[in-house]
Parts: sequence; C-alpha cells; structure tokens
Amino acid sequence: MAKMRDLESVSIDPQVQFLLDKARNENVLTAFDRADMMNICGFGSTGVCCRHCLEGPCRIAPNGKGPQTGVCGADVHQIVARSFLNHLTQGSSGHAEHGREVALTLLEVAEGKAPYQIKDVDKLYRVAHDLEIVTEDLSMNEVAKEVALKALEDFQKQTGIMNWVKLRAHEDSLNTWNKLGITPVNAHLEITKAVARNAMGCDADPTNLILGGVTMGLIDGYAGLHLSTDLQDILFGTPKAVKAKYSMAVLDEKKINIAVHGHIPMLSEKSVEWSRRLEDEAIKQGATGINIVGVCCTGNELLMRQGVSVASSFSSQELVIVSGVLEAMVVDIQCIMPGIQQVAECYHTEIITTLPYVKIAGATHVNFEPSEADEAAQEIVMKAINRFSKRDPEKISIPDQTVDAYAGFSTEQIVEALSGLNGEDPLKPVIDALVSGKIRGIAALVGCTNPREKQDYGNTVVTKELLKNNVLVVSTGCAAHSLAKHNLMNFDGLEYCGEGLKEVLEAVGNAAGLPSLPPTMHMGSCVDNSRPADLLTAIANRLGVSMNELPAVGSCPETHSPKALSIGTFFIAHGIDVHIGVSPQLSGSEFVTNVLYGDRTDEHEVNADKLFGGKLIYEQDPYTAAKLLLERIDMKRETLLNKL
Ligand code: XCC
Ligand code: SF4
Repeated sequence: MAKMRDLESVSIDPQVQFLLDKARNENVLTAFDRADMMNICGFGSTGVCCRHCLEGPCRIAPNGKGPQTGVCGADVHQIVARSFLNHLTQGSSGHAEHGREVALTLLEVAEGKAPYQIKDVDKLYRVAHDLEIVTEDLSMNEVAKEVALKALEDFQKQTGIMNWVKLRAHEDSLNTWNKLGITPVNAHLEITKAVARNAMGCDADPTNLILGGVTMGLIDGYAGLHLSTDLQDILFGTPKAVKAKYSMAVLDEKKINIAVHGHIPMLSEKSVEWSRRLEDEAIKQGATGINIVGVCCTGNELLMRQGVSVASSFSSQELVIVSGVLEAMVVDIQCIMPGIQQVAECYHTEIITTLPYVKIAGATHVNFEPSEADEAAQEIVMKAINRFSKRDPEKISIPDQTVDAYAGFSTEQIVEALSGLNGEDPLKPVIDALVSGKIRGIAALVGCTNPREKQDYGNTVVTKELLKNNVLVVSTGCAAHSLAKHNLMNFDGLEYCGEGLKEVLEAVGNAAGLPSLPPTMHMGSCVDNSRPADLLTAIANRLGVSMNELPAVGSCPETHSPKALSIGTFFIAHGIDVHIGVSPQLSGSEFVTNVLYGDRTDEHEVNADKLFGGKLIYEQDPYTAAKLLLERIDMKRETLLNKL
C-alpha cells in the first residue's frame, strides 16, 4: 500500500482536509489517495509514448538508450508534437461540443420548442448586429433563430473563416493567423482534420503539428468559449455582480442537498427553477427546503447568474458526497470523475447522469433534452427529495464556515462599473492606471485543481504574489474556487493588494456604490475565458495596439485538463503569455519545448514568442512562476509605454 500524503499536503483548505480525513476513516477512496497509489509513468509523462497504431505502442527512451524512432520511423519530436496536438484536439472538442449544444438550444427556443426565455434581449441584438444580420423586419425569435443558425454555420461551412472569429478576434491577431494559414473554417472540419493529420503516416513535421495545435486553440476560443458565452448570456442573462457563498459548508443538514456538476447551464438552470417549485414536496419529507450547490464550472455558471453557492472545485468533488448529506449529484459533461459513483455507493447519494454520451456504470440516468427540460428537471429533483429519508445519521458531518465572495464580473459588468468613473470613455481609468503604473499589468488566473497537487496552493500563491505587485487579477474556472475560498474575492483579501492596485479597486468600487471591488474578479466558468479575452481586446483596441503588446498574462497553476491546454493555446495565439504549473508532458522533446517555451531572443528559428508574441511558461513553483510572469509583464510594459 502506498503511503498517503498527510492532510496538509493534500489541500490548504481545512474543510477539504476534514472531509478527506472522514473519507479515510470510513475507508472511502478518493482521488487524492488514488493519486498517491498511482505511479507516474516516465514515458507517458514526458510525451514520448505513442499508441497511434497497431505497430506499436512505441516509446523513445531518453539519453539515446534504446531505439530512437518508433517502428514507423517517427522520432521523439514527432511523437511529442503529436501527443500535444492530441491533448489540444481533445480539449477543444469538449468546448466545441459545449458551444454546439448551446447553439442548438437557442435554435429550439427561437422556434418555440424548448421551455426557456431569452433573458438578454439587448445582447441578442448586439450579437445579431455584429454578425451583420438585418433585424428590421424580424421578430425577436426570428433574430434569435438567425443568430443560432450563424452559430451552427461555424460547425458546417466549408470555405471562408468562422463567423465567431470574424466577430470577436482582434484584427492584428487574425492577420497573423491568416499569414500562417491556421485560421479555422469550421470547428468540426478542423477537429476532424486534426485527428486525421495526427494518425500514423500523416503529418510528421513537429512545427506543422504544433501549428495545427494552434488552430485547435482557436477552435476552443471561438467555437467553444466565445460562442458559448455569447449564446448563454442571450439565453440566461449576462452576469451582474452578485454576492454568494463558497466552501463545503454551503451544504445544509436540514435541507435536501443537490449538487449540480459539469458544464452546460441548460440543465442546471432548470434544476434551480424546479428546486424552487418543489419546495413543498421537500417539506413533506421533513426537510426545511432544497439547497442547490455548485461543483466545478456548472457551479460557476449558476453562481454568476443566480448567486447559487459553490461547494467544490474539481479535485475535491467526491468529498461533497462524503459529507453524508448530499441527496443527489446531477452531472452533464466534462470533469466528472467516474469515482463519484464508487463514493456514492458508500453513502445514500444518487448520481444522476443526463446526457446520452456521458453515462456512468451504476448511476441513474435521466435523459435531458432541452425540449423536455421541465420534465427531466422535475424528475431529477423528485429523485433527490425521495433520497432524504435514506440518510445515515452516523455518517453525517459537515464543516461549518462559509466564505463570502463577490462574482458576476462579466466584461459588460466591469465596463459598467468603470463608467461610474468615466461615462464617456469607460476604459480610460484602466488605461490611465496602466500607464501610471498603479496597475502594473493584468492577469487571468484560470484553470483547475488537480488531485496530485496541493489544492489551492499554487492558485492562491501566484495570485497573492501578483496582487502584491499591483497586477489586476481576474479569474475563471476551478481556479476561481480556490481564490474565493481563501478570501481573495471579498474585501478581506484587499490586504494582499499593492497600494496602487488597491487605490484603483476602491475608486471603481466606490463609483459603483461598493466599498471597493474585490481583490480578484470572478469572470465565470472556463468557457467564460472569452470574457478576459474580450476585455483585453477592448483595451488593445482602445490603445490602438495588438493584443501581444499588452502587459497581460494568463496563469494556470493547478490544471489537470487538456481543455486548459487548448484555452492556453488560444491565448498564446494572441501573443499573451500563459503559465502552467503542472507538467504539460512535453519534456521528451527539446525541439517541441523550444518552440513553445522559447523566447523571442533565442537562436531557435521558429518559436511561439517570435510568431505570436507570447509563449508557454512551465514552472511548478508558484513563487518563481509569479516572478517570471512579472518579468514578461515588465518587458511588455516598457515597449508599450515607449510606443504610446
Ligand atoms: Fe474542469 Fe471547468 Fe478545470 Fe474545473 S476548471 S476542473 S476543466 S471544471 Ni474549467
Ligand atoms: Fe509506433 Fe509509429 Fe505506430 Fe506510433 S505511429 S505506435 S511510433 S509505429
């Protein structure tokens, strides 16, 4: 039996430590302990193992020990580049599927076939206008239908470039991609092409394979992030500042607890609605009501739009069940550990899967179609209510301290807050602060938590180091959970900010009627990484510069997901540096790491920094990572200030 890490090494969140201790005492295995039991494979972890065909598997040992090519002749650089492209394809296809599902829902809503209301009519018309749809003679539903059809074109058209690229990309970035021939035509075409080129006997040029990976980043960014955010805002409303609660303590012993987990808001929005409508049924069972809590990005979606409390990020998702008070965990797609079913079998929790292509053996399946959303959500909530009486009182134990967090900072909300300071030109205060140095740079702290890593440690350390150095920090995804739980999204966290930054946050907050803005701004789920991208595009356009000239960075200290790699690649394609704190499994090829990590001053002929003006920074230590990010911020600041 492998030695398990002590609780303090697993997470810096005492509630997670508490529940992991409970799980261990009850002999329940969770991801943290499974991570300790799993030996890391030396080949796989450096990207040198290839399973692309039945001649293999082949692997290239380091230092010239053993064969240096696979059976087909692929060398280590080709193999590592293909593994990287594989990850990016997987990541971007997840987000593209998300976008497509939302587009189909909008179409059904527009045709009166699905029971949702269009919540942000203004945004619908703004997006329609930007897509050059002539709206004059159309009803609102007809406009929505046209927008949905334009979105679906991004999965169908055979020539030209994607509508959402035209709609959202900065012109200079687009020019760079066009010159390199990597601008995407449609998401499905590009994903299929990426899978095809990656097969044995196809693309064997590592640089070309990496460029194919950049196209996957763009698919992620436009068919995934931007398209999803735009259409979700239209359907469910553009987020506005909300105050909510975080931590495992948001579970309520007296209520029926339902965790919603996954990514797509269609189901979770309905679950919230039906939990309100079925309150009386819960009371009949002896509960005082129904408590919906969020997990992972579904948590972020509901938090941003409805102020729903958030229980857990990715790595501790199973521990929500270990509390003993969770009646049901309802899941849709992505980041759902199969392990939740094994854990649920030790308690009274029912795991409910909802999509035909994401089922878990042993779990209950309630099929969810947007057109029958009410029926499905009602059935799911009733199942949870009926579980209440099955609780085992011996197994109940929940931590008791929640943390307040402000969230809901869509780009629109940030601009609105800023217009309190300067209505004519809302971005001016930010730009003045950037120029004066009150704000040294802008960082998006994004990504996940990973059961192999000490939970919340990397995310919070990088953030605190950046805040101390007056970097404005926005956040999304499970990284935002880390920041929220550790007071970085409420006013207590202002103590971590440098003086200049604090002054700006207070001024903007005051103008919006608050004591301050929170130290970091929660911009939403992972698909909402479109929001920081939009904010940076707006700032670049206002300054008349390219995105790659901004003192802006992304940091992803604790990720586990290939989706984070494809989102990161999307930012690098704009010339924004991205830090990753977990090995991206590339170290087997010096060529590939040179292309991705290399600097503009390097001799290496082609690298990302030279092509796009931004690079990947792999650094495990969060303090060093923050230092490296600040160096890049300062380098870009200097050039920018000279230019202005
Ligand atoms: Fe998944 Fe999006 Fe990562 Fe969280 S942050 S672990 S990808 S749920 Ni997106
Ligand atoms: Fe081996 Fe080449 Fe097949 Fe990969 S594609 S498994 S390296 S023969």
